[in-house]
Order: sequence, then C-alpha cells, then structure tokens
Amino acid sequence: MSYSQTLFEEAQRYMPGGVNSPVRSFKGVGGTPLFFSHAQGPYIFDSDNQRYVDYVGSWGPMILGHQDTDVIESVQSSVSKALSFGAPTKIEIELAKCICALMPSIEKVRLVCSGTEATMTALRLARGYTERDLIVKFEGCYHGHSDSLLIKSGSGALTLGQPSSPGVPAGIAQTTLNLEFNSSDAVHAAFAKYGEKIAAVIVEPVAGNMGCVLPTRDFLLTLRQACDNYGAILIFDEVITGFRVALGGAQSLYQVTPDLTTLGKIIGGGMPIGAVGGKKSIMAHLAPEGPVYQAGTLAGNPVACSAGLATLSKLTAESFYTKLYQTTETLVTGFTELAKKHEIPLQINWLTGMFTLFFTTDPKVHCFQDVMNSSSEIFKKFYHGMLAQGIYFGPSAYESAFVSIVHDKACIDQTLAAADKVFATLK
Ligand code: KE4
Repeated sequence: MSYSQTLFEEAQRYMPGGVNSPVRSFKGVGGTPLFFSHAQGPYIFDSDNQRYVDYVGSWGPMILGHQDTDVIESVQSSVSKALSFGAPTKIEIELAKCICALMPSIEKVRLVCSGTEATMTALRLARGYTERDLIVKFEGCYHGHSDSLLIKSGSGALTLGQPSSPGVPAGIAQTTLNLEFNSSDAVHAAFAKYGEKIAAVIVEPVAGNMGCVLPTRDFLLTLRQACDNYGAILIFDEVITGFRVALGGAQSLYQVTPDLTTLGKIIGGGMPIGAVGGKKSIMAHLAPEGPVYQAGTLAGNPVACSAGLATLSKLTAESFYTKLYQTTETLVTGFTELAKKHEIPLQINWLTGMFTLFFTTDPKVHCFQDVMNSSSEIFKKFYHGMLAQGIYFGPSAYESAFVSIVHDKACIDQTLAAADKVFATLK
C-alpha cells in the first residue's frame, strides 16, 4: 500500500471525499489521489517520494515553476515582518499598480482571496452598476462556485438556467442564462430576447475549464458589441489566462477589451489570491467608495501580495512568453506526431503555456458539445499510463495542462517518451 493510499484513507475520515477541492479526488480518472510532499522547478514529489513532471502547476499559478528563488525570498522576507494586519499595506499598492500597468483595461483593482470571490464580486458589481439582474455565461466555462455561476442550461436554448448543484435556489438560477461557447448566433438571440435585463456577460475569453477551447475573435467581438448595444457589462474571467497566454492576458492576444476582468492564480504566485478590476467608473461603485458591498479578512494579504508581485515582476523578462510558447509548441507537436504514429484520434487545443489533449475523431474542438464527443475513457487510460511514467496531468479530461518557464528539454523528452509508450497501449 502506498503512503498516498494510507493518507487518503485517513483524510476521508476528516474531510468530505478526503480532499479540499473535488477535482483532486481522482473521481474523474479513477484510482487513489496522490498526496504530494514537496516540489522543485518543473517537478513535484508524492508522499512516496516519486518524482513527476508537473503539468498542473497548482492549476496555473506556478508559471515560474516551483520554489522560484525570488518568489520564496520575497515570501520569507514578508513573513519575517508579519503574516497579516487586516489593515492597508504598501505591498498591496505595488501589486495593484503592477496589475494596472500590465493590463491597461484595469484602471482600478480590488484584491480578494480567490477566483471565486473575484467573479462573485464582479457579478454583484455589474448588477449594482446596471441595476439589472440577468447574467449570461457559457456552457463549459467555470468561474468558481458562487450560486449565480453554478448553473446549467435550461431546457431550451434560451430558457433561463437551472442549478447545477443542490443548494442553489431556483430563483437565483433563473437569473442566469447559459449559452453555447463560440456561438455568436446564441448571443444575438439572447440579447434580442433579454437585452434590456442583462447586467453582464461573463466568459473565459479562452476556455480552460472544459479543457482548453479557443474562441473565435468574432465571438469575442460579438460579446463586446452586444454589451455596448444594450448597456451590459462585459466581464473577462482571466483567472487562468491572465498573465499566462500573454503578458496582457487573452484580452491583449485577441484585442478585445472587457469592462471588468477577474484574475487569480498567477497573481498570487501560489498563494491565495483573486482580483476584480476594470473601468474606474464601474469600480467606483464598490464599497467603501460606492454602495456595492464586498469585504475580506485576508484580502490583499501582504504575504500573498509579495508572492504575486515577485511572480509578475519576472514575467516582463525579454522573451519570457516566446520561450513559454516554444516549449508548449514542442510538446504539442510531439504529441501530435506520436498520435499519428500510433493512429490515435487526437486533437490538441493550445496557446502559450496551456494545452489540452482531446481523444476525438472530430476535426476540431470548438465548443462544449465537441468536448463531450471526445473520449474520457481513452483519457483515463492515457492519464494512468502517463502517471506510471512519472508525468502528472490534472486528474480530469476537462482541465487544461499548464507549462512553466522551467519545463526544459529533459521534461519534454521524458513526457514524449512516456506518451510514445502509452499511445501504443491505447489502440
Ligand atoms: P478559485 O476560487 O478556485 O481560486 O477560482 C475559481 C475560478 C474562476 N475562474 C476560472 C477561469 C477558474 O479556472 C477558476 C478555478 N479553476 C480551477 C481549475 N480549473 C481550480 C481548481 C479547483 O477547483 O480545485
């Protein structure tokens, strides 16, 4: 019995499902979740001291790799002074200034403790600012677990939503519309029917939570135009894509500007953080400047801000994103060539620093239905085969894999050698 198995048995006695976030439970791939003890660079080590090339990176934050010396030194320096005040600190200004400088659509920003808090706050702010209730989101996009966002599509394409979890009141579900990602027609129809009641559209500009699914620029432009035409707020949830796919996030890559942006993950460098930012005219409605309430005991925590600032400061290095792009491209090209060699039906969606393997015969994976057409069973075999070869992907077919700047040739060689062996078993 592995030590992870022993730990998992004990964990289940004290925590629901033995974990503190469901995806970690391995329910998506079967088997026992690995418990990890330490990490270095592109590698993580489980409780049996097995080494893995890490393509989860804490679900995105670890873009510099684990134990980056500058980040660790910054955190150590911060904790040597204090852990938390519950009062303003200079480092919060420095992180806020850095975010505003790197993402020009953000004129003011509120720091919170998670992506969920960021998106929940963004929705409340948009509803308070517009004095409207309806929210538009997209099938397959995940924005954290606040009630208005745990919604699945209604019975018909344009019927208001239904709870996707027990505990979400039907009344709240009825204020969310769930549309097909990448469908400009669905957006036009929704605004034609509900336009004057729509407070906001929230979207992952590049979807990462149904696996990586890229938008068409036309789709993002349609969202922008519809929000402009009807006075709704466009929220880009860049909790994953912010500072990952480009220094300015997906909004800089696709040149479409949201009214509000939510961030998380990378801006905390591995520490608990989230942020909502955007136009001053909208942010001015947030307490204490305005009436829309939001608060948090550890919001803007100096240790988290130190880790985040140290992380963001290194992303501006010359050719950082060129290198990250090249590493990702080399991996994707290798997987694609091996799939051809072994005649495995495979589509890979990717951008700088993130990718997803879809085991499907479809020529493209463009929306949630395409994702559902891909084989989760083949993914499960792939997953465990790679795990046995020391390669750690997220334990779900519907997540993105993340590359760090320290994933080097040795990592790529080990990963592709493992894939060569595993693909041979998938036919
Ligand atoms: P958190 O509350 O987990 O910090 O952030 C919620 C969130 C918001 N928006 C986007 C685009 C996100 O991807 C997330 C959280 N991402 C997942 C991974 N897909 C976190 C992992 C987990 O739930 O354990």
